[in-house]
Amino acid sequence: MLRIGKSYLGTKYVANTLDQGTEETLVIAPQTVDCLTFVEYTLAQALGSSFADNLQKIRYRDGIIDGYTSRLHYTSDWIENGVRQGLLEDVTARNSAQTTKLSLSYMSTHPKQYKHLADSPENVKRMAEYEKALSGKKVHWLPKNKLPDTGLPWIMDGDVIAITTKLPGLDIAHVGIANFVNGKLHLLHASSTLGKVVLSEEPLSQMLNNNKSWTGIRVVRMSHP
Ligand code: 2YP
Repeated sequence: MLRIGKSYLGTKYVANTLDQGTEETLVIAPQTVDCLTFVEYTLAQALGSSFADNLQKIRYRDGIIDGYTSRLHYTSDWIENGVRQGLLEDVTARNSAQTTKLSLSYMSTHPKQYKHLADSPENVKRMAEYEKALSGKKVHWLPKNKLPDTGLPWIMDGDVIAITTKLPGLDIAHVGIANFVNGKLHLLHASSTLGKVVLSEEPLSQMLNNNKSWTGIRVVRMSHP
């Protein structure tokens, strides 16, 4: 994961690359990435054999493409699907006692931010149903005050780090890949502010402390096939 993730260093950040066209199809365009597509392409490559098959399994609920709402928009849904498909392991579930209940409503309440929701009341309705189904589920997480600069012994190079948020109705606000440098845990990520894939200058714990709406992390690991 880390070796492949690093091969994306410098790749240009572009948001919403999956929202082109009217019909939902498997977009493979790793020349530009956002934080999530960067992790998806890295994972699809790291899993080996068929890149496209892997990507479809990671990006779509149960690997089935059936319209916009079959894409896994909420990272918690994305994680749950990855675990169910045997592609990911929820490392936080085994190592952090802290839990929280999901409460999702962001997409259905901000339809204008999403091309395929802005013009489709049916998609908004379907999204609201998925949000309702996910809400109330208990997930493990690690609050940022429990993450030192040095990370924790159970966090490994190449782990996927999902940053939890207190933004109402949203679960995760950013994702990246764990990279230890000189004993400190940094984040390899597609940065919207820097406009490309970078390794964070500061340790992850400092990134978290500098952002008031970020509350902590979830850690998931690729399952070796
Ligand atoms: C996801 O956003 C989108 C998907 O629709 C999209 O906005 C949501 C809830 N989901 O298919 C996917 C790939 O483009 O991106 C990501 C987004 O990260 C931003 C764009 C970034 O830092 O690059 C994932 O959900 C990962 O963290 C959040 C974040 N969305 C928001 O903060 C609203």
